[in-house]
Amino acid sequence: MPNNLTNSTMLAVVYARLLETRHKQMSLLNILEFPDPRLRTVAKPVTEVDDSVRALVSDMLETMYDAPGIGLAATQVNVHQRIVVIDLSEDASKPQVFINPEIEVLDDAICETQEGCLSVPGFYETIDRPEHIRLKALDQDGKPFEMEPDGLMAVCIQHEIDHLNGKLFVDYLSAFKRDRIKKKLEKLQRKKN
Ligand code: K1U
Ligand code: ZN
Repeated sequence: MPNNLTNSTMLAVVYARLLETRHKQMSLLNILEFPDPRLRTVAKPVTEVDDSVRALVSDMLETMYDAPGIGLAATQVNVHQRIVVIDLSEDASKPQVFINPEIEVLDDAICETQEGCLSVPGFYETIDRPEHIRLKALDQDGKPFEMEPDGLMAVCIQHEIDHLNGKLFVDYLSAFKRDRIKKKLEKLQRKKN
């Protein structure tokens, strides 16, 4: 900050920066809901992990905690880049960021989990997915990492990568069940608008 400013001008500048920071920390994004066709967009790989990507990650985390949810893919907030956030802790203390995530299925084991989706609010269904996977991604500094998640983390990252590919958990259900969910959500959306 230039040193020829008066105290009150400096205070005003500091206050404005504080407000800006606070505002940035509180940016809640709109979550698209099924059957919005934008949820079917295939997201593009991130080419550079820069400050704009980190700002989006921060807004996605705020949005996920506010919802509340345990995961969120950029597709769900109408940003079509391959970015996912997950936090499985009970106190929002373990945010994890996955940029350009890729998985490899390690064996034939399948796990059955009751899944929900912030883009399909109010509906929970049992879905089968591979249990053992290897995951490769970039962190929020653009550094590559690998892990072999299991349990809920393995399920959640597969659910989020499906979002990046334009796929929803309702696509694993029968056409009858999916259509019933679609009609119920459309009715609720008409009431809201
Ligand atoms: O991607 C999303 O829509 C988020 C989704 C992730 C998910 C949940 C369960 C199985 C697979 C993937 C959710 O977070 S739904 C909400 C939810 O599960 C939850 C909400 C509050 C507390 C605990 C869980
Ligand atoms: Zn979802």
